[in-house]
Amino acid sequence: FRALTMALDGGGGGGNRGDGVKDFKLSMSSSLKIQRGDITMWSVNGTSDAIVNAANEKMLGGGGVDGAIHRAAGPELGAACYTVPEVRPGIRCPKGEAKITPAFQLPVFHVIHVVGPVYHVDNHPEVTLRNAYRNCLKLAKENKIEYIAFPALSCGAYGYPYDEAAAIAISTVMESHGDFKEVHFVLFEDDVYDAWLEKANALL
Ligand code: AR6
Repeated sequence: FRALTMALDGGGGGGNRGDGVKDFKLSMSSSLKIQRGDITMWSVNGTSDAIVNAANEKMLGGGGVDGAIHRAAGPELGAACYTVPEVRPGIRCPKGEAKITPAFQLPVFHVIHVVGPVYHVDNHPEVTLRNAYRNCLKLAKENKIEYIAFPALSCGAYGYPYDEAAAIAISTVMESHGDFKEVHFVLFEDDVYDAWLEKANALL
């Protein structure tokens, strides 16, 4: 219902580069863009672009954006994730770390899977959340990705307060300077979008 409402509103994500995309300069050749939308529909050029998935340590799918990404990518994505070796029994991607797979039916080329902290359970969630963003950006750079889109990591099932998460997300992306042509945040909920815009206006 939510996705339908968004589509009717014209607030959908993919390729929506008009109204509602707020643009901030990171450097001469690099920008940060904040928009409402569905990240499964987002792409820029289909060869050097990636979306980030808010996964869990098993990396075999789940609810929220993880479920939406797996549904849109098709079953090959689950199969590709399954081949990522376990570092401990049942754990393919420890918290704060990132793994890359192809994107299969999605309009982008890569999916970067990362696991954020559970806010009310984990010690020092702010350290893990920053590492999650940093490790995605590092892996993206190593894979010559020029355009990358993040959802609001940990801001759903994992319970991170939006304003605190926004400060970490935006300040960590600011460290990447000119490494990417565009870094996007594609945010599903109005409250999250508002928190990100407020923080970007304060920091950039
Ligand atoms: N596009 C963009 N953002 C979305 C979309 C979408 N299609 N769908 C939801 N969001 P969550 P987490 C937003 O819960 O907190 C999963 O079960 C959502 O509104 O997806 O990191 C995993 O398997 C929220 O703002 O991720 C893990 O077990 C944000 O994405 C666990 O949830 C993140 O919410 C990860 O929890």
